[in-house]
Amino acid sequence: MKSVADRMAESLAKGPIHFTLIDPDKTRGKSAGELAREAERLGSFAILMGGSTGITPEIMTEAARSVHQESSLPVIIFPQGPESITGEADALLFMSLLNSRSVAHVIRMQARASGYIKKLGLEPIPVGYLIVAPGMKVGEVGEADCIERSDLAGATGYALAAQYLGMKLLYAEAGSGAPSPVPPPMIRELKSNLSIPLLVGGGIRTAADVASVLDAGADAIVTGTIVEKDGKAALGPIVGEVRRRRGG
Ligand code: 1GP
Repeated sequence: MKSVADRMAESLAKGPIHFTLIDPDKTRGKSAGELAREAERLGSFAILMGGSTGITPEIMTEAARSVHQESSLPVIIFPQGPESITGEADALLFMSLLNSRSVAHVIRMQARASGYIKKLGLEPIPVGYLIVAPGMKVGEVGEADCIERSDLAGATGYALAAQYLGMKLLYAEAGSGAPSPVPPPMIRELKSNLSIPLLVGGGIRTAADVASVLDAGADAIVTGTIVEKDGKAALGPIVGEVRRRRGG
């Protein structure tokens, strides 16, 4: 069985990809599976699973199991702490929150969890995680010094540092539910400097948002809130815009 990272690289070689974020505290058990089935039908690449509050290993396990029962999409943990970790997932974004004030989010929590991740046999995908203003809940919880939306050089500095440290992906995040996505000029600047894939999330709600983020150079996008708010049907135009750029 190919690693999730290899499958992702193969898919990225054909065009941009979409991740469906499921917060299993809000979309529990069976509903998570139903959403994954629809995400797969539409052409989403994988399920990212995580949330900022109310997460327990039991809730994660139940939702991941349901996704596996209903779809063949990989489940990738998007961790907020050790309570997000379940052996039912296929992989985990092994992230350092680059612009956190707290060393716990930069490396200490990761150090505490790494032995357990190894024991479970979860595939770690090394990710530099950068929080751009407004940052929303994750900016608060992660004690981030959010990158100002006009600070292109600041964002690029962190992103290149992540690449030079060997991280395989840069995730630029405006925060779940952000009023608007990471600004296109910042995405353009990041993309022109990086040779690792650029994942963009937070505040992407419409096909027009997807178009502007992808036109600016994002390789992958994440959406979460839109489905919680408007239901599964909202996923169609979003994933459709990504697929259009993959040639259908
Ligand atoms: C959260 O960026 C993701 O980490 C998704 O954001 O919920 O705004 O789609 P939304």
